[in-house]
Amino acid sequence: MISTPICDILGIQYPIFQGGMAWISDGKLAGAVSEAGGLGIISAMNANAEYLRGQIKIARELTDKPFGVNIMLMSPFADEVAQVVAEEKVAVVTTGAGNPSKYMKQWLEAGIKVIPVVASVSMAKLMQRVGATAVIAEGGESGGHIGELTTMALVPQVVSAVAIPVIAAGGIGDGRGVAASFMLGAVGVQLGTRFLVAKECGVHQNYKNKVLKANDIATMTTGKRLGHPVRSIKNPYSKEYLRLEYSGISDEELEAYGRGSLYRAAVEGDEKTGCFLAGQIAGMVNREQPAKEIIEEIFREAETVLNGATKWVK
Ligand code: TUI
Repeated sequence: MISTPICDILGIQYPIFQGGMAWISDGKLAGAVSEAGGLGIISAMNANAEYLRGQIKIARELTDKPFGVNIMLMSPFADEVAQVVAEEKVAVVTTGAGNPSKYMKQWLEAGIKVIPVVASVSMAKLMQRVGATAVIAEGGESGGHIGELTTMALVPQVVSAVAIPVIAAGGIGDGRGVAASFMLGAVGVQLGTRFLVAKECGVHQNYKNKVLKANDIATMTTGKRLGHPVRSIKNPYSKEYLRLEYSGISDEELEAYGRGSLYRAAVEGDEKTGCFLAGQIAGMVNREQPAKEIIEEIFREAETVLNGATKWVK
C-alpha cells in the first residue's frame, strides 16, 4: 500500500486530497472522502460563516477522521470564514486564488495545518516562510481559477525550491497521474474533477453528465482579460463570455455577465447560462463511483504503474 510522509503528517490513509470545488465540495462529499481514507475538503467558496459551520457539522457527523476547508481568498466572506475555521479548529485549511499570509497567525495559533494552493515558485517560497505545513502546486490543467504553468513544469520546480512537502494538482485523474506526480517529487495529489462524479457528490446531475460526456478537448479558458483565467467546459455560456471579453464591453459589464454562473451550473444544472468548471482530465472520467471506490481504484493503478515503472525503459 502506498503511503508517504503527508499521510503521517495529516493522519490520513491515502496521500490524496479532494479539491475544494465551489458550490460542489460540501460536508457530505468531504466527509465521504475522509471516511474513505483521503483528505476530504469542504469549499467555503462565496458563502458565509453560517453556511460553513453547517457543512463542518455535516462532515463531523460522517467521519471522525481529519478533513479540511478550502478558503477562496477572492471571496467577500474570506475574513469571516477564516475566523470560523480557527474557532472550529478544523484539521487542515487549504487556500486558493491568492496570498493567505494575513490569516496565518490566527490559523497557526489554532493548531491548524495550512496548505495553500500555489501557482508559482515565488508563492511556494513565501508560503514556506510564513509557516505552511505543505503546498499544493496546481497546474493550469485544473478546472476553475488557474495559474499560467502546467503541472509538469510547476511541480518539479516547486519541489526543488522548498523543503516542505508538495502536493501535485491539475491534470491528475487516475493512478497514472498519481504515479507521475510521485516521479516529479510530490508526496501526494489533489483531484477535483474525478471527485465531482463521486456518488456522494451532490452537484446537479446535469453537471455530472457534462463531465461524464466530456472528451479531451471539452474545456476552454476564459477570464484572462480580468486577470482571473478560469477553465470550464465549453458551452453557450463560456463561448459567449469569450466573445464578450474581446467585444469592448467594460469590466463591470463582463463581471455582471459572470455573476451567479457557478451557482446556475452546480445547483440549477442550467446548461445554457451556467459555468461548468472542470479540469482537462474530464475526458478520462466516464462513470459515477462511490468516493471509496475512486480512491482504491486510483491507488491500485498507481501501485501497478510504479511497480512496472521501467516497462518501456531499456
Ligand atoms: O482557487 C482555485 N480554483 C478556483 S476558485 C473558484 S471560485 C471563482 N469564482 C469566480 C471567479 C474565479 C474563481 C473556482 N476555482 N484554485 C487554486 C488556485 N490558486 N489556482 C491558482 C491559484 C493561485 C493563483 C495566484 C494561488 C495564488 C496566487 O497568488 C497570486 C498572488 O500573488 O496573490
